[in-house]
Amino acid sequence: MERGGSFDVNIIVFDIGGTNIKYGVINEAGEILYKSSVATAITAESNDIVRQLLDLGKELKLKWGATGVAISSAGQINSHTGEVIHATDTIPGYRGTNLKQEIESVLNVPVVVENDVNCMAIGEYWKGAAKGKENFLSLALGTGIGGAIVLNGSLHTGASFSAGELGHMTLYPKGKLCTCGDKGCYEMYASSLALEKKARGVLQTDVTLPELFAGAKSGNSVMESVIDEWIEDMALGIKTLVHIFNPELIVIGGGVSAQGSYLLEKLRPSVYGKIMPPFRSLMSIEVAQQGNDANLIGSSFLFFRDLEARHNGDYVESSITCDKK
Ligand code: BMX
Ligand code: ZN
Repeated sequence: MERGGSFDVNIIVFDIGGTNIKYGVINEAGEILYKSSVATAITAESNDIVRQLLDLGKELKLKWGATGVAISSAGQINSHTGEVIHATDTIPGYRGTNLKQEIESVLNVPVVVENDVNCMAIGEYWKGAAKGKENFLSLALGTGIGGAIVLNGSLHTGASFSAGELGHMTLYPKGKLCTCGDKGCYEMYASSLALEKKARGVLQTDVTLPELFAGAKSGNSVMESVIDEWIEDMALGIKTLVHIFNPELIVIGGGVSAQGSYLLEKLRPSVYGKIMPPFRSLMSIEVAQQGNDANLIGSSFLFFRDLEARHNGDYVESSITCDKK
């Protein structure tokens, strides 16, 4: 994972999710110089994401002298063209948006785009829990569950840039209706949003996830049982993934990764109790060390890796891996 060049440039980074857009400025060493976030502009039928990116981008370009843009986004992303080739209804009207073209044509700087959890995996591979790991999975628990699959040190993107949509494995056939149109998908049970909804249903009041975890930690057994049921669903999905991919590591990201050891001490035994012995040896489950910043850092890695390859004359259009070079 070496990138020898030093370009002394700052770039703008965006992480587009179904609830928030996180954004900031990152330098070539992957250090975050500035960050903030804004609610994603979506209505029941459409979104205004491109306008949000352009407004923020213009401001940040001027203020930080940024010379590029790296975007991590929910949805299935063609990282060659920068187009959102598919998105679930968590972001209405997003499908078909060409983020690269829209931003490049106005800001006049190069833009790279990749799926959000692929960026997270790369961020953790570069600077986090997955350093030195060649076979691992990332799961980001947010509005949905995004996934990334790294095999032999390369991001597995599939035949049409869509591999790793782990949130849409079926957990319960004929279960809850998912935003992808099918029923019983993993993310309807094990995402952060699913936990929030479950807590609201049981407690009959609005409760934020930090409040829920704080309550459970200080002895509220109803709150703890809500979390335990959610963990059990999360572990069921992970059991399937472990038997398919035999990973050496699973990295859990998204806001709940802030719960660190409390989360892991519940999740690990639940998963280990479900998998066959050969899969247990060497396999660890960790939370993202870069937390919510992993996506931003990973997207910047992709930008700087392309910049360096162009500089060295060995840029390959199809190179969308988090490989060592
Ligand atoms: C959905 C899907 C994934 C995404 C995941 C997490 C869309 C718009 N989203 O399964 O591509 O990775 O959610 O996204 O198709 P978030 O909104 O929770 O950040
Ligand atoms: Zn689904």
